[in-house]
Amino acid sequence: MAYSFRIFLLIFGLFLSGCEAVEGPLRVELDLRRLNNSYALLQNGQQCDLTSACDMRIKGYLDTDSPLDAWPGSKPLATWTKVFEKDNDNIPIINKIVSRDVCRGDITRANLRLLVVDVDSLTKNDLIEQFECMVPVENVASGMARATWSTERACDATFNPARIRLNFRYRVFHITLDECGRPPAGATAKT
Ligand SMILES: [Ca+2]
Ligand SMILES: [Ca+2]
Repeated sequence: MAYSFRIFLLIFGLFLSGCEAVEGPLRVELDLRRLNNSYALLQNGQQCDLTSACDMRIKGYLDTDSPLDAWPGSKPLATWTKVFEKDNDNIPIINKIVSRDVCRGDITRANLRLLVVDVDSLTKNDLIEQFECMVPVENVASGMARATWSTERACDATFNPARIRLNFRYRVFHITLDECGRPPAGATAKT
């Protein structure tokens, strides 16, 4: 009995350590790879355009304040920044890094929330998908030079998860308080 209780404590301890928050300052980076909407689908199941492929516009917000809150999270949609745009491409390569610094306090995860729409010249934009790309903040590297990228994974799609896919990879590393907030939140082209 005592032995199995010790095993229980060991497993419970491992569980707790897996949920431990990490103190800032640190930087969270997501590298958005490729959006695959090969069926040219809108959220309602219709096609983006009748005679051409989707005209993708993506705006987003890397939520480190309330990553588990319901959509749209801690920041109003109107304040989100543009991440990507491309006309007439259902499977665009995005290849952009979105980052955010956490200067003070601690954090267990971050959530890149993304809104994808199809732009039309004559009518209003149509909703394609809402994505949430969750990053666990654990095993944080001591600096950028030591930070390795995760394996590629998929963001969670809200409306058509079986038919639309967005891949990303991530890394998290400590920075100094001087570096924190520079570069500011938003998307940067990869160099
Ligand atoms: Ca089009
Ligand atoms: Ca269009």
